[in-house]
Amino acid sequence: MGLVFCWLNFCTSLCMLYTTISIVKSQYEHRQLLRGQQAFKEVDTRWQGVAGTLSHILHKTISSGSETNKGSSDKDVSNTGPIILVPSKPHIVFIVADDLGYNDVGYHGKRMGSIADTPAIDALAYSGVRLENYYVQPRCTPTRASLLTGRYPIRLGLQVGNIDVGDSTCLPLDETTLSEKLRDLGYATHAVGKWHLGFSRPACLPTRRGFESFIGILMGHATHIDQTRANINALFTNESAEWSYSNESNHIYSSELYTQHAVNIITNHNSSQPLFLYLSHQAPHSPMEALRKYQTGYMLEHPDIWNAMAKKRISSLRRDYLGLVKSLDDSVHTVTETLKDAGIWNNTVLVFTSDNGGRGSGAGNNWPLRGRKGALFEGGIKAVGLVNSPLLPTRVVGTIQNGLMHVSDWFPTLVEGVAGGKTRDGRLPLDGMNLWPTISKGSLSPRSEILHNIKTQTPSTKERKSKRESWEYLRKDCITV
Ligand SMILES: [Ca+2]
Repeated sequence: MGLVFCWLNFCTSLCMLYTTISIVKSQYEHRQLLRGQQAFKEVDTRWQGVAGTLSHILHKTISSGSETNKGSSDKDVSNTGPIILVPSKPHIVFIVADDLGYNDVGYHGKRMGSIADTPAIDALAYSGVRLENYYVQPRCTPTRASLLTGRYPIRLGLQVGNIDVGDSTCLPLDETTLSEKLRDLGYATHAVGKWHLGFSRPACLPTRRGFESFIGILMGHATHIDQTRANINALFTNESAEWSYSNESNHIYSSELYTQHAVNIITNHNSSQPLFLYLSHQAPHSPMEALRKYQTGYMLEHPDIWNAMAKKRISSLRRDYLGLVKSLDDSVHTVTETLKDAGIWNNTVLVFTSDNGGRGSGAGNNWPLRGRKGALFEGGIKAVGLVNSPLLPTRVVGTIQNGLMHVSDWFPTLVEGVAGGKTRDGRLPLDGMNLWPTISKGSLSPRSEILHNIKTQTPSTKERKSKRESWEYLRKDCITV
């Protein structure tokens, strides 16, 4: 009996000791929590105090209603509702290459006659996410239209081909553009380079389609040397002809001119506001005008290949084309370094893409893909594409993403995935899908098929018989290489 009593006493003491330890531990953890919160407040205050200069700004915001927030600065922070910690909206730098062949970047292997030397683009590819199942449209205008609207060209009346100089059409005015959405989300929006979405009337111009500023050419191409077309100045700043570079002594090569303006925009940008820079190079699109400094590197590094290619009578064209590619790569390097120097690289998402495949015959190498620019074979529509950002998690850095993606996906990917906005807001329905989880987390792509085009011209008898049968609905797996 005594033994049982002692045992009960021992158990009771043990329970009391455990309870005491629990209380002390709880109080200790509470004090630590308060201490942590205080420390966070101090850190948060310091971060907020230098919000204009730091690229990673943590701020309190409301999880709902971010669509209407203007910019990323703390002035928009409300003190009501659930408080969560989110990073500010990242800067978005979107670089478009024109007619860049699939095999004309170094990271695709430099095989089958390609000696493309693109160290800057390669560096972004190897330290970012390479998009290797990524499709665009076969020509300039349809790709750019799809990019800026998130919709298939057939919905825009732009499925047939490019908008030419004398055409009265342009990107339909009832469409909401990517730049308009990002502007409404607080972004500073700037376009530099080639537009090619129509300019028959002021409403068609970039500055009426969501961009605060524009410098470049409105048509599909001009001379690289002096930005003329048929000896007429083709360069515009905003909505007026730009004459600053029209004298021979002031000519600036197109890639360098656009890079200069991109650098100016980045350097003068207020980093507390998110930036959307659309840098749309004309390189390496025709005319095949390459400055000698961009050509000679290839000839010195690969004399044997040049000799071999000379025998095939394509050396001159290929040399000039690769010179244009080199000028493009130099631009990518300069822009990336400028973003770092400006202190905003760590909060930037950079996209690099071609608008369609290379032209072939020396001016673009799409190996191992069949076809060329203008074709619905993969050589025309499977494009070079990559995303690089210090915001990407380590586990996806340097990876290849084989999820199916179409150029229309950039609209919801950037608006919803990167900028935290909404696209399902009563406007015209999108064909694009948000692939940011696929790019940033490696999630499965939500896309299983792409509508590459619907042929509406010169319908056959069968096509006239049934409109539905005229649809050239090409599933990805129907295209043979
Ligand atoms: Ca193009």
